[in-house]
Amino acid sequence: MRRFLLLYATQKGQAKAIAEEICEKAFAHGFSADLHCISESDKYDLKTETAPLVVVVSTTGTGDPPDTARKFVKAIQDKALPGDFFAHLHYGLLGLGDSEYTYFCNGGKIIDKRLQELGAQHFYDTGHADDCVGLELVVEPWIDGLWAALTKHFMASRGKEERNGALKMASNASQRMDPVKPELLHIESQVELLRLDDPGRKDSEVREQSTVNRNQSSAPPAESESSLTHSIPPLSQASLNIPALPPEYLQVHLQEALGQEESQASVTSVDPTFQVPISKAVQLTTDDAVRTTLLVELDISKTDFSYQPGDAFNVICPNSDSEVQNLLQRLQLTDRREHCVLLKIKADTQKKGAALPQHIPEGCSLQFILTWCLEIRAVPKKALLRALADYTSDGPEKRRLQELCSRQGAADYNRFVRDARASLSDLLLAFPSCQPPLRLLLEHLPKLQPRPYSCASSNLTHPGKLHFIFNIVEFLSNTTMEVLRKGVCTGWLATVVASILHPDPRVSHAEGGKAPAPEISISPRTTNFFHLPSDPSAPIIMVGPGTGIAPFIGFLQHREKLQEQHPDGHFGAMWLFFGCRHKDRDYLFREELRHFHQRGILTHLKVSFSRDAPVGEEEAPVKYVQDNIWLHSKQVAKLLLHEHGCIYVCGDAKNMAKDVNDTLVEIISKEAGIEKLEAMKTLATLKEEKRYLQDIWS
Ligand code: 2AM
Repeated sequence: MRRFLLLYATQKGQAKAIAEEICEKAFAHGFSADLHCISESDKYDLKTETAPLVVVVSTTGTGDPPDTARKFVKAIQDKALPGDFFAHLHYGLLGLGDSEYTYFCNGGKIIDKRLQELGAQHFYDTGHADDCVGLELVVEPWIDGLWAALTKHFMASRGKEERNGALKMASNASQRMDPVKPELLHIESQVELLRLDDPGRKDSEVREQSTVNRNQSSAPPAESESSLTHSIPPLSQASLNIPALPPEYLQVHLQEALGQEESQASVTSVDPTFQVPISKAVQLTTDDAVRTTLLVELDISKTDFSYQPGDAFNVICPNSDSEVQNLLQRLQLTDRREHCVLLKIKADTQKKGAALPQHIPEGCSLQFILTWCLEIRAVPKKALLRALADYTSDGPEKRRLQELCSRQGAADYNRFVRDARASLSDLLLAFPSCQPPLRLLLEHLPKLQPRPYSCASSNLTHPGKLHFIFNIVEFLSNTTMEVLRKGVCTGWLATVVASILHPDPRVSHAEGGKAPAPEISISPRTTNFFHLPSDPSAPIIMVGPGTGIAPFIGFLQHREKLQEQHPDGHFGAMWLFFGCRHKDRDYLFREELRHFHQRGILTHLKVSFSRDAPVGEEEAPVKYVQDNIWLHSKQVAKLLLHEHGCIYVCGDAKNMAKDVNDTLVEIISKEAGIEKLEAMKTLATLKEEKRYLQDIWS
């Protein structure tokens, strides 16, 4: 079988999912793909690789390759590499990005450019998929065209081999092949959708609701108390190479559960997870604030968990109990929720590699799997819609599902499914005659991901404790007729800490004066980089509106302790640009910031209020953090260009970080008297030198 190497560089799993799709389809086209995460450098060797290479690369931040590609990018950017280092390599690259960001698809572009510089050749034109309009518009035709390009490549290589009488497949740079063009796509659709539309929805609401992120996670409604008492087992690590479920060969069987203990024992963990008590929870915003921000303190004193200010960590969260029950009911599986899921492969068609996806532990109860293992709120991909259509008995409903996953239906899919953030449950509600089997869900629903949060404390100030903050995300679903939804993780956390925020005096009394502390499971993140400079005399600028303030509270606490320990030490200036809506409602850590400012730890505190009318001298007539940064252009430029300072940006990537980046370009251009392009290069250099750091999310 014709083999190719398939690498993916993923941040949130999209590039990985696409690479897995390619891997799955390869077989049917007569190819076999060696699939690896780009970070697994011990599993492949590009220097000696003779097979064609296919790379899927996503983009993170405002234009960086994903964290998993850092080592790879660093390695190929080694200036000592000769220009023909990869002359033997033929590759096709698919970049993923979002055109709403300044540097569209830049992760892929960086790798593509460098591979070219090192002599590698395209056997297939690079694809740039745009999440803003729908990745699939480019991804699908790019994958469709890949097979012809690979075939052409293999044929050319064979011809050459035969000509040379050699078995080597490596070709030299002068024998370039014409890259194959991906098929162009035509979209035309104005078809009405069953029940999924809500013409009253405003764009601004959509944007706000679509912000699924670090401190403001996405989705479901408040759960019943049962989720509080649910013990939280460690979850299995998703495999990098999940074998596809071949539907025709597999049968999923529900059997009587073997008992909870046994079920959970089979869920093994690769990342260390720590079950920790919540020692404190505080509401940071007033009741009339638009969004509620909570601070949670975890007691990590009895664990090996450690962190530095600026680090992030994962919270392992379950799906909402009520949503799980609703889904079970809709699938007519309520009476079998305690049954466990086993995989049976038909004896006559034993297929190598057939298995449940690795994030589904075999032998666990169905309820457990839907609660802890599957992202039931994930926006259904077109492949799922296609599969659902097969189990839809009503003719018009079936046709509508088929339309939505067709190329012609791309705009409708984007509007009614992707942008509306519809979930599987929403679709099952909108298509009542659809009755999919359980196997379909297990095959299509992605792994429930833990949610990352920034540490908002210093271990010097709070030994044995870890603070984090988040907004409770709430929104009205526009697909399920005005159902109030909360973020999967933030909604769950809000219920977990409810007993601390609003203690029930009767419960406390009954427990002998003290209610037991609720516990959650956390795990460390491996790619932490957002740290204070190693030289404490370096001046720093911190930009963090809203919950983006979190890491900076850790920085300030840490600096305060260091200054106490070294009263004669030389400590650089600390600037903070913070922004919120109203001075009296969501000015997070107002007292702490005032304290740091008064003590001279925080040398410059600049706060903007986006929805307050400017009053008096104190508040400059500025709306957003970048307006304040602009007001202090001279100092900002001096600090960055002449004093070897660092700038840290934390918070929303799509709007804030992009606008701050644009403002910095303007400032450098103005203050250094250089062209914008040069200013951009200066910023890029600052990034390379780790003096411009972003911890941003969308
Ligand atoms: P707004 O919601 O009033 O527009 C924290 O969320 C703060 O960030 C809020 O004051 C919010 O203002 C503000 N914000 C919204 N968009 C922004 C942008 N593009 N740049 C900077 N701040 C922004």
